[in-house]
Amino acid sequence: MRVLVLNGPNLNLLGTREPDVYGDTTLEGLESLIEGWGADLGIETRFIQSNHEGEVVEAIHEADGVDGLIINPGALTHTSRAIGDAISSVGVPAVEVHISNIRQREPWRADSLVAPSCVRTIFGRGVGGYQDALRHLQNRAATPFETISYGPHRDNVGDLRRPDGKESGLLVFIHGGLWRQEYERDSTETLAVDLTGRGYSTWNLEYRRGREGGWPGSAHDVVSAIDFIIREMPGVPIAMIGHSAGGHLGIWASARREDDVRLLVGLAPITDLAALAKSGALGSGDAQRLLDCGAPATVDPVAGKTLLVHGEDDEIVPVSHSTRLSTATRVEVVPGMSHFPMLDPNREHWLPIVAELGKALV
Ligand code: CA2
Repeated sequence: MRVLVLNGPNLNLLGTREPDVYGDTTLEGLESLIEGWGADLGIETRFIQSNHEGEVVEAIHEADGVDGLIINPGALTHTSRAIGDAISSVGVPAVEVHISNIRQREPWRADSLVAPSCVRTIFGRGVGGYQDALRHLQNRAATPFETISYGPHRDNVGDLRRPDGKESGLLVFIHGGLWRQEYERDSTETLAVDLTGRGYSTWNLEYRRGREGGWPGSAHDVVSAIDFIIREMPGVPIAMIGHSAGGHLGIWASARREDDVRLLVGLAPITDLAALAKSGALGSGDAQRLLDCGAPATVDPVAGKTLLVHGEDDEIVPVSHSTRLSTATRVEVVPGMSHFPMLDPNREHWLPIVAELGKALV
């Protein structure tokens, strides 16, 4: 796979000013990071940076032969119809990336004129957003999928992937990211693609987050998405997989649909909002926000229908979120594992999980 990475105006200044907004990685440093991330995924990357709208447009025209485009149009994001038109005209899947959280800055930055021409917009994840964009382009190309609405809000959607041939069951994925707007369902996509390749349908959910989510908003969306897919695919056995904050939502939602969900797999799930809020660690403000909306202090899984898998060295969600439940629930602690490798189907925890799903969905 070949991907062109296009950075627009002022991004040549990265790492020199405003490090509180854009971090301290220089453009050169960023490009070499992206090159390495690409190489790890087997993606060949090429780079262009320009401060001129016309040059950005022409670079897009010349991208006709590549398999994907990653574009951070800088401030042209908010003014340029020409860049959006150029992306639409070449018909190459483009992921828009913003280093900062454009929805939490000056109101004029929240709008992107380029977004409607792109397959995905990633924002507010720092330079790591470019790595996520590479992975998303690869996963989109791996298996065809359909994005389906299950409710009225723009985030009430999910990606449905169907296997070739016989379908062994359906897996509902709930991504993590501290219930924040900037973290979306691309994080669970690699696992969904893997399981679709093993003969399962996968329903990788989006749900309302941040100010638009809250409690019970985000959790209600997950239950609505389960109800929707049961209506669409009656009789297909269902299991769920939730990571991190998505594990929290999954535990809550699976308990509400106990008769329909055969197994909930929590990957490094958050289960104790009160402890997280008190800890002062990353996510404590997010947990407090949910508690302030009336979320329960802890979520407790359905005994016998839950498997929690947690890295012993999880630096984001301490393993105690799972081990506190180990008397009533099956908990597997993975030695030496941290938080994000849980999302990698090439790691050692994954095949045992696949085996458990197989047993639950016979
Ligand atoms: O967050 C992003 O990546 C942006 O696309 C960056 C653009 C900004 O206009 C968009 O609203 C959001 C600006 C890049 C300016 O880059 C600088 C980098 C270092 C120091 C000063 C500016």
